[in-house]
Amino acid sequence: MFLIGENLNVMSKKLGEAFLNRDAGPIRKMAEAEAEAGMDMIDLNIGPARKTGPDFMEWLVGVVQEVTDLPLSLDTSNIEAIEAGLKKVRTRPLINSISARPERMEALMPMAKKYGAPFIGLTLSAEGIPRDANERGLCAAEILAAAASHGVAEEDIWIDPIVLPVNTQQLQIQGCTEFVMMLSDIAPSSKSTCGLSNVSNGVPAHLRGIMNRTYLMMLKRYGMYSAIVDAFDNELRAIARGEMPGLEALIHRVMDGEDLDVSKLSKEESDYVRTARVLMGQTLYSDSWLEI
Ligand code: THG
Repeated sequence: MFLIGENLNVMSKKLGEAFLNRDAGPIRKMAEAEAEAGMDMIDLNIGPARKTGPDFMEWLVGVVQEVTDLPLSLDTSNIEAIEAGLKKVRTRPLINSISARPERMEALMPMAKKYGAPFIGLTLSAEGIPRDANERGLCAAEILAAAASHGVAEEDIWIDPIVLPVNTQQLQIQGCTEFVMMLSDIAPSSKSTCGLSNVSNGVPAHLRGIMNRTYLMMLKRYGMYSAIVDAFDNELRAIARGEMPGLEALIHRVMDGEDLDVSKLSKEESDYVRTARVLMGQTLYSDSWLEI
């Protein structure tokens, strides 16, 4: 899988201060560490950045490019900041993101075409976040049609089904998973990606990793092309690179409906099986899902 590092973001506790003060040192260090960890791309998430967006994105791209040639994902809802990033990058970047809202598509798709940049199409419409796989499909179809009308090639469209937190939106997870399975039929040349760590937002900190990794294995099986991930989760990277086939095979058995006896598994295997059952909606989520 193509991995995009999530760690340069304005919400970061570690880097919040550096973002605020435009302190290049810690930001350079993080970009270097993400490259060192083997990321294929680095997400630069500056949030809505209402006032100083363009200036800030230009500065951030410049700082990161001092230490790496990796392509960058320009992550902001500020349209002018996206364009500032597009002008500053040396390597073909990814626009993160364009939703199915008409005014966003009208403003950003010509930009994607002009700069020859691929974009992430978020399945989010004027009506909000879709409720199931079919509504996600409709949103994706709108994005694909609009992109085609602007002359953007299908392989430059990365569809993001919007992963929601399992602790509050457990039933939405299945809609998201099913949609990934459908996408290869809807648009075989398009790509897919998602903010994987969203799934464990609000989950106890020491359990976020296993939740993220289990969901990655599920999405990977359905052909998810890429994900925005924590660059520093070693096991997650190993899974994405296909280096943990035994664990993946186990998750596939759960996905295929096999009723595994967790008491016959190792503690680690049993934890993964329990987590997959939560993500499939078979067990109700609670913060102590591994103990039940
Ligand atoms: N889709 C697309 N882009 C996205 C998302 C998406 N960009 C933002 C986000 N979602 C993906 N990136 C992150 C980055 C950090 C976290 C989650 C998703 C995260 N951080 C920890 C926290 O907030 O508790 C730790 C923060 C820290 O470093 O202190 O969870 O869905 N296209």
